[in-house]
Amino acid sequence: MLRFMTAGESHGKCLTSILEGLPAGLKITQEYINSELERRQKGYGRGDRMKIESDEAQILSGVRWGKTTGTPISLQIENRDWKNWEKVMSLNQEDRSKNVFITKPRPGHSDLPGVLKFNLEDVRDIKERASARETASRVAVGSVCKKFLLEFGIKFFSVVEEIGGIVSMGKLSEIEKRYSAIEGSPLRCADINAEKKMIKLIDNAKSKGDTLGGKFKVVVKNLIPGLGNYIQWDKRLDGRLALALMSIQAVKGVELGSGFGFSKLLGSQAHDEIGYSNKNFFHKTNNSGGIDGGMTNGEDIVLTAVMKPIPTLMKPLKSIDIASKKIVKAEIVRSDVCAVPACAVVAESMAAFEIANTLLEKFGGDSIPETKTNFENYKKQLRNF
Ligand code: EPS
Repeated sequence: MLRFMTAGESHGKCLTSILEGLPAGLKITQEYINSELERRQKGYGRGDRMKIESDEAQILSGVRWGKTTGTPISLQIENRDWKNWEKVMSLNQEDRSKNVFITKPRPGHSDLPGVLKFNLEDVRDIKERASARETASRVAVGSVCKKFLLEFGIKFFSVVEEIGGIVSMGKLSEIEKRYSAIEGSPLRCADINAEKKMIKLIDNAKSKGDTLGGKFKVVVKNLIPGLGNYIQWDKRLDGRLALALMSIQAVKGVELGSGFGFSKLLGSQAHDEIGYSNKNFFHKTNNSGGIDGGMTNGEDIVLTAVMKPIPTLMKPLKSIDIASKKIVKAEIVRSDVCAVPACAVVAESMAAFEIANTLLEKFGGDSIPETKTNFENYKKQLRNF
């Protein structure tokens, strides 16, 4: 079983993660992980924090001489901003000061349910960990999972489809061909005209002290059928991917394939007809989004997720001060205007973790060659079916 955990606060000393369960012999470098971290930091509409940080992961264990050893991989990302918060984030009781308490919870953030749940007086105790800063750890872990899956030909793509109601017309079938342009674009968008309008919308929201959310897709290519399982509810890959993406800060909806569009279709329009050529089963369409019965069916996995507008507003909504119980404006803290492109990169990582997990469940192996042998045997079985 593959598993990971993260720890760390947004303005604490560092973010830490441990990934356990990968076979030995996977080539991995810090430079590669850092190139993935850089992708998460990009995107028009990000705030001042990204000007301070230049996220770099240090591999603290689990890798020797350029390859995984099969032991837990621990990764650490320093928060450069920590030096500005040493007192506020201090470990020592004598540094505690009510003067720095945050008591005006931001509607839509974890502030209010967090202080109520943990019986705490300072919203900072909640916001520091609930912050989307934690997603840097997820990308570090996900990058290793992506590298592992690449050994089996499996590749990840993501693209922004909508921001604030402006819809990109880019064709999903061209995502791989046009990927370098998408990667290089300010909003990970395939449609330059729509992107220009999105940028204007972001500028406008910023000038009004507001924020924007949007929709993005994650596409996973070169899959074999049979990853995931229908025999038990928690083994179904569709459910696991939904949890993986829904757990990302500010994500409010996840779809697979035609998703909510299925409500408008007849069965005859909805299902993907099966074909056979070159000893391969295939589907003539991909409304299922690559998963039937909780298992990959061999087509691309196509996930769509929606990120709500970031709840920290420079022109804040009304709230209640948790100390005085008086009506106040919510706390203003540094934040982003729009982080949908970054969220798409995080979603790739989370999907990669779950898919790597199902691949290891099916093929096992304590070393990359062992996993590969099992994988190739299965492919032979599929060809001879
Ligand atoms: C983020 C770091 C955060 C925010 C953002 C994402 O930095 P800070 O905590 O200093 O504001 O910029 O998180 C949020 C907007 C949020 O609401 O949690 C990052 O590294 O991605």
